[in-house]
Amino acid sequence: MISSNIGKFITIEGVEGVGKTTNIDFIRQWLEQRKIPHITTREPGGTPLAESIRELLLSPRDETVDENTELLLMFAARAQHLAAVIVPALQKGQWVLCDRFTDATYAYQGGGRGVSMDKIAQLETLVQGELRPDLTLVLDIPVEQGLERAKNRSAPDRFEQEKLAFFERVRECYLSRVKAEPHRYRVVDASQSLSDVQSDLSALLERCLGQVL
Ligand code: Z5A
Repeated sequence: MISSNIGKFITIEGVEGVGKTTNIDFIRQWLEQRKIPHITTREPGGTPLAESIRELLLSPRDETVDENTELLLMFAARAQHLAAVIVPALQKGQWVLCDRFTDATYAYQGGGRGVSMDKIAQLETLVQGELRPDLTLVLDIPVEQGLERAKNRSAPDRFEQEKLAFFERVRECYLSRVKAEPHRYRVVDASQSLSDVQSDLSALLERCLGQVL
């Protein structure tokens, strides 16, 4: 599972409200305890320009956003994020812990919106070349439970305004990607209590990453 990246590239994925932000903090502490140099970042975003693109993407608007516009903005933000943050960190030997990456594009734009997976794959190659995450943690939860957890937050963004069926397709897409490429992914049952999720995460990180520490 571990590639030849100098630092390791770990991404965390899942549907709305699954607990990515909460658990990234837990993984960050796990890395700190082992004195592993690392950064945490997120997509879309991670640089000033990419965060501006995030604003464009997430703001609710009256105008319908064309699916190609949305797709290209995701990859425009990613190109900037890779060039300015992710690749330099990996080259310095830092581990990169990223809240969402290209699997989210396959899941949301591909699974959710129905954009062709081939089109996404072409942009992935254009923007990333050979670079792929070393390990992708998919936090999995029934969609309704995730939405229930997320609903107490501020006004819904443009994605959060989507219907249940959209998020069901997103979840299915994540799970089908795991099946297709099992060596890169680990699925964690995020419907459990937070302490059980984090004990699963610890065990999994030891198993997957212990070999390179
Ligand atoms: N998007 C896309 O379409 N294409 C792309 O290529 C990319 C992204 C990269 C923004 O992402 C949107 O961009 C996203 C997909 C799209 N839209 N949606 N939906 P984001 O990651 O910033 O937004 P998000 O998915 O809405 O994440 P989030 O709202 O930050 O949720 P989260 O980080 O997964 O959850 P959380 O904030 O850690 O937890 C939610 C609540 O549940 C919170 O109160 C926690 O205390 C609680 N929680 C967490 N775990 C537990 C457990 N185990 N038990 C009980 N309660 C828990």
